[in-house]
Amino acid sequence: MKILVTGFEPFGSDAENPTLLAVNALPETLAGARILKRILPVSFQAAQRMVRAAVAQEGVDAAVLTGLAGGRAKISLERVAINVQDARMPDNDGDCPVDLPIRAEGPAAYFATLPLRHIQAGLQDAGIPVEISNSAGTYVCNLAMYCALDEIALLGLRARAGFIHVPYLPQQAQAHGAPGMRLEETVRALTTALEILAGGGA
Ligand code: PCA
Repeated sequence: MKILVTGFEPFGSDAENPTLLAVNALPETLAGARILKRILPVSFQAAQRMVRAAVAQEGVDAAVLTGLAGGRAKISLERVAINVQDARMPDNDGDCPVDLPIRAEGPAAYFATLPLRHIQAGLQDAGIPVEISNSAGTYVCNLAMYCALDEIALLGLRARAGFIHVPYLPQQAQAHGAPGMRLEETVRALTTALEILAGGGA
């Protein structure tokens, strides 16, 4: 089994992105699955290209994309990605799309195809705060999730895909007066989710 795992570069006013650090900290193999790591730019255009290319070319069985959701207190398992790009601030290329579709002919939305309830239960058992979220936003994270699921659908692949949002790092949380999560905890959350996926929890 081969699992694509992505994190994002820093963006906005934050010099760090916990998902870049967490993805880089993951082992190369987990529960017998090969982990293929990619760090995505926070760019509507470049992230779209990279996610679609990775899904189309790498022959992965699953894609677990991750990003920062500053302000959230728990690991968020995203249920749905919607066909819209609506930026609240420019991306790292200076692009700021408003009310644009991701793919004009694409479906309005895709549901995650990861075993969300299994992952939720596994994280709860591990004592990690977790929730199922019904919005991945309308920024680059939602776009990345949509593109992974869209590419899988367009190519008729069997791969599963979904998105996990994580809270701020503790130092970011302090600066923003928002909830945070230690990096070790975020790494443990991703590791647990990937083990469940590799173990075939359906
Ligand atoms: N979070 C942003 C984009 C990159 C990231 O880590 C988002 O939630 O869209």
